[in-house]
Amino acid sequence: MKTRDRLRIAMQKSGRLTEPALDLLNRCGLTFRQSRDKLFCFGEGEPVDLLLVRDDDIPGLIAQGVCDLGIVGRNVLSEYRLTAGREAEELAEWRALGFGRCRLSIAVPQELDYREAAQLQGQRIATSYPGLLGEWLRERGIDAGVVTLAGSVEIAPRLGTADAICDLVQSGGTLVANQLREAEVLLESEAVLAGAKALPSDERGDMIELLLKRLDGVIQVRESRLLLLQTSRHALEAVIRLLPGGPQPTLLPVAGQPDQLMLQALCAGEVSWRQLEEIKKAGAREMFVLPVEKMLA
Ligand code: PRT
Ligand code: ZN
Repeated sequence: MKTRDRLRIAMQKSGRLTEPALDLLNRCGLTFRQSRDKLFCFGEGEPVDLLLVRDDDIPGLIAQGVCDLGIVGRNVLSEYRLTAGREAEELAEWRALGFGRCRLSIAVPQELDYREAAQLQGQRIATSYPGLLGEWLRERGIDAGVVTLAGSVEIAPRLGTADAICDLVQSGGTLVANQLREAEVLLESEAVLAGAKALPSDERGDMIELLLKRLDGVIQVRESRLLLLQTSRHALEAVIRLLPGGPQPTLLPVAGQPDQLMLQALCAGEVSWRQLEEIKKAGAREMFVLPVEKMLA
């Protein structure tokens, strides 16, 4: 087979991960000729193309070498690793991407007095994740029936085809609507960048390294906040102690107010209302939290 010289990234064609994945790639400086209804999108600046597919196909496309990288939920990647045999062993999770967050959980009927995993012994559990569920049950020595369904798992208990389910949960609304409640969390998931464990030894490997560096920058900036505030010199120590993530702040004098200082700090993560209220209580005022557009340290 002729080796490709352009990098190929697989992502979901149409679904929850499509917009955020495309946005992330754009932020990394990758733009594509728009042909979203097609399977293939040609990259304009860099030698990187997109393949738009169903999310379930992404790990297999990487394992077969059709694509070099893929953006896919950890739930899909982990399930593939457990069920696809040897070729799946070559796959790695290169980066966690911070969107598409959800969890794979076991849920039971609301009226069941659930206390411990042993209660699942002998029960039938419906799921689209037989690999992950099977492993979790095995690790706990629980012998339960795994009923594999392709979709609409949440209605199985009402239909009488299962006693419990194992499915993705985000807000929990679907469980409540089906009179179920979350009993065990098997996996915390989010979108990840997946690829072969070994980088290709040609230009594609260099391109992957470059992309990973840009991705790290983008993720860091996305999660950074610039905090600006005014404080009296007297309250300064208490205010600094409360800064989220313990950043090294910059201090500036305030014209005409020798007792006051302006403080500027780059916080590695969201600054919550609660944290702001605490900082204010310690003596700060005029507080601003700003997103960071670009950063070159
Ligand atoms: O067509 P294709 O196969 O590509 O799409 P799909 O229907 O398989 O995938 P899609 O777009 O629904 O989900 C893609 C990925 O998004 C998943 O693999 C997860 O990694 C991630 N994700 C994040 C979710 C959810 N949140 C989510 N809430 N995937 C599915 N759900 C479903 C869940 O299955 C359940 O039916 O939403 C319902 C639960 O949501 P809540 O908010 O009611 O708890
Ligand atoms: Zn799917």
